[in-house]
Amino acid sequence: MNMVAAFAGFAIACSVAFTLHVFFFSPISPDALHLPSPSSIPSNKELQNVRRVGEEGVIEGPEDLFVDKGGVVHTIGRDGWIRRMQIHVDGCWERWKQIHSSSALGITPSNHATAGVLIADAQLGLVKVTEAGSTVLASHRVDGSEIRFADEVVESGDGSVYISVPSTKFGYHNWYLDVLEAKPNGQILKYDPLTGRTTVLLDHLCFPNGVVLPKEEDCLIFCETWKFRCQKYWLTGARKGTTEIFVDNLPGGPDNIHLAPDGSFWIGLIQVVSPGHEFVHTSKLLKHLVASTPRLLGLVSRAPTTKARVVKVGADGRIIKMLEDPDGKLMSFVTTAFEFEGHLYLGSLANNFLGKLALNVTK
Ligand SMILES: [Ca+2]
Repeated sequence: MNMVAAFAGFAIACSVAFTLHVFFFSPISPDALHLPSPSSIPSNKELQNVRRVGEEGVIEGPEDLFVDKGGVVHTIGRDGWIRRMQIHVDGCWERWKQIHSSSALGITPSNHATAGVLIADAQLGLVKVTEAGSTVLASHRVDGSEIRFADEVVESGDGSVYISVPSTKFGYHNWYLDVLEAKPNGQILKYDPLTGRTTVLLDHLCFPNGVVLPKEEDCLIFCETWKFRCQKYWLTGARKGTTEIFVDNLPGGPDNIHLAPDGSFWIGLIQVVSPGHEFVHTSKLLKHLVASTPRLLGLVSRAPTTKARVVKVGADGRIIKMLEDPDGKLMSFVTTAFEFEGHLYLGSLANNFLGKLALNVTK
């Protein structure tokens, strides 16, 4: 009897110590993550028709890209090189300029002052690159706080730059802790080229990621990845300064969003939660356990990179089309989709090439 009591006491002491250990070392203060309801859009394998642009292995993890009016595709990989290629020739990548960072994410054309490109870099902040070289335009907000996790960037006609910061609490390499925490730690920043100041435009957002301006530039549309939605923030007109849902219940976490030639939008959807791990996101105790155990965190956060999915969303916020590769056969974890001359160009943090898909053959 004494042996049983002693064992029970020991077991209780161990479980209390384990629970305290988990809570003490847990870096998160979690809420439950609400997953979207199952999608009614039929599955397909359209993205298995993607072919590679240029040689495989040249660009590691191209998270974003754009094609300029002259048909030159620009992207940036983990080595910090901005690479470009004339797509009508479809030949070799040109190494144009390099920034000294392995954490460049968003890339967009810039026409203000000097032509070039803008980079959202998770460590450096907002960087402008021209023929003359690179300059960090913004690394701190007006309150002096550091921009730790710039993700995507877009420039308006007046030169204002909008930057997404998915999490002010967790950095780029710990992005999955923000998913586990499921609290609105993100911001949208605005850089004013006249003053050089960077202010917080929107706060308390759920992992704001892609940002885009429609042709009219009357609003800013931004994606909230683990909220499975995109919102619209009005920049002009009677609703100026207000925010509304643009599209929600997306069949994946929206990453980057780009304007299509017909005024609709292409959104790369990442798999935020892999099948079989949904239960982790409903329990605060399990979240603490995962967040405080590197091996478990690696298991839960690495798994969602086995599929590719993009959606086309109309200007009215309705999903027009979904293209996917349910097996991740060629590409997985597609973060960006950019349409140019009847083709869709695709980037991914999990691949070492850009993809290209002819849209006229998709259903
Ligand atoms: Ca992104």
